[in-house]
Amino acid sequence: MNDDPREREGEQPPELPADGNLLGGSRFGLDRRGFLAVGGSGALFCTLAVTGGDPKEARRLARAADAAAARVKQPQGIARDAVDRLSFATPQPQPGGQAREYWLQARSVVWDYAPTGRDEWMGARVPGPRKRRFRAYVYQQYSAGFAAPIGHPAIPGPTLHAEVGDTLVVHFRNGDDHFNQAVTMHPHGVRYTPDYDGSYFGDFTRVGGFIAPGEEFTYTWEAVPGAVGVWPYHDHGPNHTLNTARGLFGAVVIRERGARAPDVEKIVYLHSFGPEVTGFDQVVQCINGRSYAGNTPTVRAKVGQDVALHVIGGDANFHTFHIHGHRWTDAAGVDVDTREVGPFETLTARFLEDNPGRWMYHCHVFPHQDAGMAGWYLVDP
Ligand SMILES: [Cu+2]
Repeated sequence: MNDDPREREGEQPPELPADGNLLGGSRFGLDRRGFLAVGGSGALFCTLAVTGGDPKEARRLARAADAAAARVKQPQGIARDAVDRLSFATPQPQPGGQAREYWLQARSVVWDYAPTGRDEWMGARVPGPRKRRFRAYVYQQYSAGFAAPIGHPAIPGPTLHAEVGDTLVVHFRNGDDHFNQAVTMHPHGVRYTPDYDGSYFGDFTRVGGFIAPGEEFTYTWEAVPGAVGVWPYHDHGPNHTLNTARGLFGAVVIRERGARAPDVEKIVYLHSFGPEVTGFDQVVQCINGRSYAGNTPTVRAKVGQDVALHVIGGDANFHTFHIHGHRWTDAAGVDVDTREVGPFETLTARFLEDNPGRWMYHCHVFPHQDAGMAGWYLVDP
């Protein structure tokens, strides 16, 4: 089978399966130009994010990727191979488990990366770009049936919790009317069938991999025993590199059945907003969508508490997470106080709090730290 898209033109559409599992719509719903444009711009984004680049060129590529993504039509789900004809039952909770339901809506919001305008660490005005607002993309939690938003839009999106034996049932709506492109939810760590992968695969896309503006889809993911841990979820639609960088990410926490949660538990996303996202010339280095101490999360704990900081790498860079005055023990039994975390990896720093005072936590890659990837950790006696 030749998988080179340049040589597929004129090929006859394969027979469709009768099980109704695949998407409806026209065989060439995604036109050839759109397909190539999306693939091409995605690849260029990776290169740009890794190497750093000319901000003007970054913005140009982002505009091209957005335009291409807006042209992508609902793919059909081509059954070229036997694996494409497989159909899957929706998983159910194990005996004693439950379905944990969430309602999440993707929407774009005007976002301020440093609302106080101050860097409390240095006691100075935020030294980044003068303009601080741009359009970000968030997953926002709603009450049952999308009745009402819960809390303010935030980056990362809501943390989804389950125990082994449960299913996570996530009702997802693409509620954005600005970017005009399909987005999805793609989880790490949990178990899912191809329908609930939440990934755009061009012609081979299944139902959960393309949620167009105004559409809804329910993902069902399984908290199997091997899923215990903290994992990212993020957009994996046709323009996922750019839309994930805009803020479409969050975390899943899976515990053993009946396991006690730590007294203090915080998701700490280390990520950045580049010129392709903000329109600025500089890269903004962030923790949870904000930059510089006083804007980034201030974490609070008390002596004697069981503290867990789940640090996730949320961009194309490697970060080194460091907490002043503390160390933690890794799975190999090694004591650490600084540890690297790569793109969409999770590092958990869990320790019994024994050292009161004002501390900092930050990425120890200096250019990241100095551009805002730092925050307060306050420990009461
Ligand atoms: Cu870093």
